[in-house]
Amino acid sequence: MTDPGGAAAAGLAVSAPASRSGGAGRVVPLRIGIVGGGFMARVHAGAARSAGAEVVALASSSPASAARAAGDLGVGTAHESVDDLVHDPRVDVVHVCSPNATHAPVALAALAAGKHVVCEKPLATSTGEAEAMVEAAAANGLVGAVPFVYRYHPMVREARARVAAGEAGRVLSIRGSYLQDWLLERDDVDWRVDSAAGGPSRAFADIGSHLVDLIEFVAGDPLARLTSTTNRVHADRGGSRVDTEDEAAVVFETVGGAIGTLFVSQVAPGRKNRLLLDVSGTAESLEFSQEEPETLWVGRRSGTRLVPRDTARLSPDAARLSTVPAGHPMGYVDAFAGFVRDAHDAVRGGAPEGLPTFADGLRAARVTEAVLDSAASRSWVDVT
Ligand code: SOE
Repeated sequence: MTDPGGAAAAGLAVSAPASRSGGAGRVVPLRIGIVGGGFMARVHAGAARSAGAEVVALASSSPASAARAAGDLGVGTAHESVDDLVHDPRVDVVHVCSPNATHAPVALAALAAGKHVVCEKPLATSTGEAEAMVEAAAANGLVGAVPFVYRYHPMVREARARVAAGEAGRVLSIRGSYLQDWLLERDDVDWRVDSAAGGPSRAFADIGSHLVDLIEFVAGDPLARLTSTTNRVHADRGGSRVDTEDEAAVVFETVGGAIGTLFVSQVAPGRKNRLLLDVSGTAESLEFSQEEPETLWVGRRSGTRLVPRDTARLSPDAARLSTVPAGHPMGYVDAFAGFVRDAHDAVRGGAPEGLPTFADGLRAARVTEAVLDSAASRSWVDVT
């Protein structure tokens, strides 16, 4: 196995790619390894390549699965095990795209091996695991990033910039919903449904984590306390008992005194990936719909308008992510590419604005835990 950068041979930590250059200022591409062989592995591979990285290795639940996924994704090395991948001296960054219950053990092993980590959300299946991951990344001086990818739609950054600049006024109320229908039927089965693989929360941990992250990111005002109820439509799926929620409804108060509601469902017919965020301040309301990411609705007492993604008219951070001219629609894949570009920039020592890190993954784990605790106790719960 060669090491073109020569870093390992020189005894340098391969995980310090910022020190690796190709001479004459040419930056040697980061090399990533992917753990997992499903839909998200494909998304990560494409985003990493668009960010200029090389996908050099893949590992999955079995050697055969790894070989199949590596072949499908054009990855040169299919490792026999995850352990072989995290110790592959060529790998600078491990992208964890395997089921939720594997996130902590895989990420902790990668961090211990000196690798930076991009780990799919939910970061972990408990706050304890998430805390250990945050601590391990910090202790090793490594990047730990989580793809709360909807932060990377330019018009989300535009909404965030308007709130931060005071254009919306003081935030009074927030309404969020995230609706899907891919688990509507009783015979719709996925590893996420089984708490052993997905964790004690499914719908909220899986997509409510995105919604809460986006609310706190745009509003700049964290949830302080909440009360929730959850719903399980099918008591069994595919012949197995189900112990995770299909839906969650949440009422919350923020640290800044705003109030709000969240609704998360994976059994809403006709809703494919409909994340909707609606923030009302004392001066204006802002609404963003993930399925129509090219515009931001801005409402004032004096009138409303749809603000189109037009780089020349966006705030600096939104313009930074607006990589093609107006009229050339950007979407989910572009947002993911923007996230990976920023994560890899951080690996090289940069400090990109709004990069979701393991600390944000821990935050989402804490809110998820509060949602489950409140639903179980049928009472208001503080969010640590
Ligand atoms: C399934 O609910 C899923 O793929 C989530 O796991 C992703 O995080 C979300 O972006 C799309 O839907």
